[in-house]
Amino acid sequence: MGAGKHGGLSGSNKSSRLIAAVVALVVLVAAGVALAVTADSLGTPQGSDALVEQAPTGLAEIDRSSQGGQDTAPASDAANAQEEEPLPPSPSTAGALHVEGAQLMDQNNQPIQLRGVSTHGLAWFPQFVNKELFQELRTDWGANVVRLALYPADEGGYATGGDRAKLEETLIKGIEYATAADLYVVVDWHTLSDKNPWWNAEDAKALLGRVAERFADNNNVLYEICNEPNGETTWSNVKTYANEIIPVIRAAAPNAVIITGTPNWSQDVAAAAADPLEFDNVMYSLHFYAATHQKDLRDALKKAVQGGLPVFVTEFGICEASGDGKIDYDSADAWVELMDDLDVSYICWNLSNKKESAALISSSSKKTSGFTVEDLSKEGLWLVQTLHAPGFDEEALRLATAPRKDNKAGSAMMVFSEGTLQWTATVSERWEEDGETFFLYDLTADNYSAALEEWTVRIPFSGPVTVTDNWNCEASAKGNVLTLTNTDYNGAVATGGSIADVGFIVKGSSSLAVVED
Ligand code: IDC
Repeated sequence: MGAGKHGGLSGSNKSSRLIAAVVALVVLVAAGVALAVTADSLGTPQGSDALVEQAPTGLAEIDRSSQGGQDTAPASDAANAQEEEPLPPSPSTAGALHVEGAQLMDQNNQPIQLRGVSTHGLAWFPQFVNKELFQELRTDWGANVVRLALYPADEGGYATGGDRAKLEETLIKGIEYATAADLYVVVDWHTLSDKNPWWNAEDAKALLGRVAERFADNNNVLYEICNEPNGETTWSNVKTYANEIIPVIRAAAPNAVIITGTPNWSQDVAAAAADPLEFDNVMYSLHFYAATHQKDLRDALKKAVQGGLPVFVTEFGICEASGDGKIDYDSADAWVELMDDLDVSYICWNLSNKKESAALISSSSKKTSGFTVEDLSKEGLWLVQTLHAPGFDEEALRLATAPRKDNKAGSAMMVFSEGTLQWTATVSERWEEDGETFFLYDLTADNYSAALEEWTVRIPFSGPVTVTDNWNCEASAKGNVLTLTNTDYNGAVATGGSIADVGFIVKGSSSLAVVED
């Protein structure tokens, strides 16, 4: 997967091309001076053609190195990535951000929308903070922001007995990986079970102050000073906390964009709009979980933004507010449409393989980078489609999200029809072996029309398939699609005739199923 993973010319390649260019130049000059010389005397025609062909490339190489000797690899990588799907603006071009009215702006005073993913709690899923993955978030997922969630409370939290040094190190590494990957990064002080940000304000001040000092020269770091005030916490509690902590961050990073949570689990943006902070470059967060929060909260977002409040959806999920339960695609899509219309930035919860609907990675995947369609949860599949992620195979994504047929043993289904030849399949057996699931399908077909001499059956699956056995047909699998054709003895089917006893065994993930295509 992945756009732009090829390297540039290696050093030795470069120097041999230089030599070739010099040789080519000499040959070109010689050819120019002695036009009368016959082709034969320059050597074989192939030889001279080869040299002349190399000249332009070689000269271009010399040209580039004489203009400052920039390594050409990143530029060509970026160009390749852009050919496939343009990547969103990122720190290298959009630079430091600021806020004007309700809008987040880049260094060129252009509106900018950040879209990306949030980690789960750094205490619990630190393995998803890694260099490769963050790079892929940008090039393959099409994100331009990552959020690092540091819980002060909860088990193993920063202020509740967690390993502080390790948590801080994970946070710092996360900022460094995001910077190397050309991503914006939101440092999230993830107030949750601690309800009121004042409960752990001293820790927040010390830690966020240190981080701001360390990354004072970065143009890509945003600070979220409290995730979700809740319980009895009022906007006035949050405001006095913000008034105390913002100057601490600003002492080191005077222009950093700072986001604050709003009461009621970051849903009461109206309270903030009625009595906003008096700092520049601050934003207010609104969080939603699409299966729980519907039109009322969307209206609240719209009203706040249209009234001039800069809102950032620093966290959302497409399932229920518990982080689990059912997914509501219609609501999720309505939210995205609204946020895109309003140019509101958004970050999806969460980058982990926890067994919950809000995890972007499927719990059966043990990878920590290099994810393919197969590794993504339902929310993950939805997100990469929403981000138009350039690194995921479109056909595989389409089939992974297509309606599935049953894959339990005994399930019967229509699998393919062409003209009036209709194929029915039954999952006759399924079993597990070495961590993979095998499915035995038996097929029959009825021909309701003219006699045939040959046939082909195309069966799309939800994920990649491998055929391990087949009978009374030829079988080949490519990606998610299995193709069966007749053998030399069962291609002919009379009108009203049928084909029986065709079958195959495929292996794949336990959720592998035939899909409607
Ligand atoms: C959830 C996680 C879950 C974890 C729980 C408590 O998904 O695995 O056990 O936190 O730490 C929020 C919070 C966010 C929640 C999420 C889903 O900001 O931390 O994550 N959620 O409940 N607000 C609304 C929903």
